[in-house]
Amino acid sequence: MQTSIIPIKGMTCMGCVRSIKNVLEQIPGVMSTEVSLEDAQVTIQYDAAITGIDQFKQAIEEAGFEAFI
Ligand code: 9UX
Repeated sequence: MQTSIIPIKGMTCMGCVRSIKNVLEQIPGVMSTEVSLEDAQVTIQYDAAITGIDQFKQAIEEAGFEAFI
């Protein structure tokens, strides 16, 4: 298991937080996420053999936010 922290731009309310959490937790290999509105970032725990930050970035951007990796 691996943990990555990805800064995110564009979150303005708890609805945004929920959206990001939902899209990330649908990705196979993602075990848990913690999205912080205050810190503008997400912490993701995942199986690095199955998924990774490129996929996380894509999912975050498809949801309408900007991910900095
Ligand atoms: Mo809140 Mo975020 O009403 O896109 S869900 S701003």
